[in-house]
Amino acid sequence: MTLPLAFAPEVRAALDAGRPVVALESTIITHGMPFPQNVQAAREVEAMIRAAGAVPATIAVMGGQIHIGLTDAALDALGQTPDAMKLSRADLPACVALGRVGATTVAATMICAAMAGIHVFATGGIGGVHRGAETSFDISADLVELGLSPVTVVAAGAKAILDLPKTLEVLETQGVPVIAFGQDDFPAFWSRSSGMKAPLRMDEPAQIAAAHLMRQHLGMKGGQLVANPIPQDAEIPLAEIMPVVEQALAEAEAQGIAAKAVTPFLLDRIFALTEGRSLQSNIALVLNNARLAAAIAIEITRQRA
Ligand code: PSU
Repeated sequence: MTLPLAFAPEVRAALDAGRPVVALESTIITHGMPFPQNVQAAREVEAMIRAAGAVPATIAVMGGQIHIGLTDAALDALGQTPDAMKLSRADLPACVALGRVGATTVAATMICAAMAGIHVFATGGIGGVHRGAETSFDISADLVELGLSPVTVVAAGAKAILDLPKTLEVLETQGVPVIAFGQDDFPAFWSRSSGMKAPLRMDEPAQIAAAHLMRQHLGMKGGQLVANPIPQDAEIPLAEIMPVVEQALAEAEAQGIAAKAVTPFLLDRIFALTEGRSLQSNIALVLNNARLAAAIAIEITRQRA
């Protein structure tokens, strides 16, 4: 039985010719940003990847197939389906089998990208260890997936709503190389620095590509996390965003928000509390990650040739 993958013609052609492709997730569209900014941002991200010389492949589940690259109409429809399933490793097969609509998180996008033969993936921020995880056990499957699927993920670090020291600890346990791009510090999504040093630093996309290919050459499973700081002019400094994050976390606790609902709830509250500024920053950092991901994908194809 062939895999239930439906490739956009542009993506299929690029992969067949060994040209660079960058995967994109869809939970950021259905659960991370409000309509219509979500669809607009998704289009801008795709355009950024094309302008940088690679082919974008936004991934989502529809009609019993995993779509690798979406048409404009499909993207538009998905952006207005807020009740789409939020897919991680646990839910992906059931969603495909039952013919439901599902948006892929970082974990599920990595799985699908690897199946499709795509090496690089750009997103906003990965999921991580939630605050209070010592009692709730809420640790994103994204961290485990980074240790399993051979995909380099470009993100602006992990969202500042998380427990970042514990997130770095779990990444280390999973054997995930965490590479800060162009600086020593691990970035914190809306802010350029978390105040913590990243385990590794690289300044050139070619170095990141070489490390990716060496991991495969050595037969080691798992990917890499590239932590790319948000551009300076879009940053919300840690001292400004943290009180907002604290307030949103307190509201989530008071309302008993749990499991998969936590991250979307917090992002939505932080959007409201910052009067939309957090969304502008989020879009800016995703575009910045898309540009770097394209550069890494181009280097990987060059070094493999
Ligand atoms: N990046 C963003 N916004 C998002 C996400 C990433 O800028 O909404 C999504 C990704 O799909 C990631 C998910 O996998 O947030 C994390 O969810 P959780 O904390 O429930 O694992």
